[in-house]
Amino acid sequence: MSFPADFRWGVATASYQIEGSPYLVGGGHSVWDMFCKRPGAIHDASNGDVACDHFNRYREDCALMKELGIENYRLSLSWPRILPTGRGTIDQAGLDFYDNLIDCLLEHGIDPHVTLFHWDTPYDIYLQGSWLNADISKWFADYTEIVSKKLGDRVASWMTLNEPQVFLGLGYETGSHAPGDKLGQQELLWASHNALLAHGRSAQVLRSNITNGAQIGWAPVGVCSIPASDSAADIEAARKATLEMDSFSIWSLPLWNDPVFFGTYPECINKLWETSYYKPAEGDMQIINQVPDFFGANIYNAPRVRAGADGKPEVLPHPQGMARTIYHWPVTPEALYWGPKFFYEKYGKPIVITENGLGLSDWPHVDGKIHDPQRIDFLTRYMREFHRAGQDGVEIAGYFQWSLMDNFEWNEGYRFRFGLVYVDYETQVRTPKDSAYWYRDVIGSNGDIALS
Ligand code: GCO
Repeated sequence: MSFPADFRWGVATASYQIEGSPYLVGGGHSVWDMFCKRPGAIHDASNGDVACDHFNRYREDCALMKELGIENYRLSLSWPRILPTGRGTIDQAGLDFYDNLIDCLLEHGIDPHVTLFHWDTPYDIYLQGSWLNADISKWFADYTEIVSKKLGDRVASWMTLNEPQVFLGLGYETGSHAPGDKLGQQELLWASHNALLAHGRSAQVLRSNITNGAQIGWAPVGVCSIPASDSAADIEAARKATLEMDSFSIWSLPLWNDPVFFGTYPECINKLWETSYYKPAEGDMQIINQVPDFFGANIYNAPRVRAGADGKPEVLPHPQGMARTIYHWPVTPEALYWGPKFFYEKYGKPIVITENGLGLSDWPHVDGKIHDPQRIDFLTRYMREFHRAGQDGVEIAGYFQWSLMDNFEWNEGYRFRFGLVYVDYETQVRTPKDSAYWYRDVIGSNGDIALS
């Protein structure tokens, strides 16, 4: 049996990674513009100033997507492109860019799926405390108001935040991502609360402004565990490791999804609030509790877990020499079976894989083509597992491959390539890799090519 008839096949990108920076064309700086200037912050000392120059080449990119049979495109909006200082004055040219991009996608028969925030916090907002400022959720709602008024008649689905675990975990805990801060647990918890409020207020605005019945969700990391064996005890251990938390970790799935889906924090977090300097205000949990229409999850890999002594989840090392991507991330296709299965059990909404893919070091071969059999193999394996989840009763609704084209991979600069399309950064020439043509056939056959 195939994928569901209305299954959405797509690709994903993010503003800072592909567009070229807004500050060069009248928009504002983001924390990433500033972070990239720090010596040693980015592996190849690069930045997103030009990236894939998508800002100037979006028409060509829409045409390319059409040629590749892509029907759904997940993009993100750059907050400082629209509001250079994060609030107040709109940069009309910045807003028009997205207006035109959305129209161009639709003209090419591609449904736009918009993420409001994929990490490019306006720098002026950073200087005012950013995610630690209790007002940020209101500023984010004001920004949502502007864009949803403009685009709310044409976007197929909206996602408020991309991977809060990452922009807080790497941006504010380890400091390896922008803005490069290293905060303690209390501040992280407070920043998480503000991010959750930003989701809530933004979703409320979206619900009141959208005129075309678009779906609303978000795209956190789908942190999940894979049982080390088929034994009931190991499955239970993996379920627990995925769906429960007994101490604070910014990476936890329930820290983010319990408040949004149920309006409550996990018990261990409620305990932390008791001794916390700042606490949620009356009514905050109702604001946060804007239940998404779908369960969005970015999934790349997962640890294997077994039941240890007293049934407690115990993470097992991956076998030596196992398949790994250029990030050394393990290739664990079962993550797309167990993750969706556990998420669906607990949260009960159709699952959309908002990102899945791998980084490689692709190059043009002597025949001029870009052969990337590992990408095809990787995606095939993951898609099969997602399909298997569907066969087992999980509602599977969509899959967005990361990424349409090679782009600025944060700390790694341009050396890791995640695209279906190869980008020559010297010339900006785009060349579809073998995987792009393969994915065209996957979409055309509604997944059958990946299953056979
Ligand atoms: C992510 C980001 C992407 C990355 C991708 C590969 O959500 O982590 O959304 O921006 O480029 O995941 O690391």
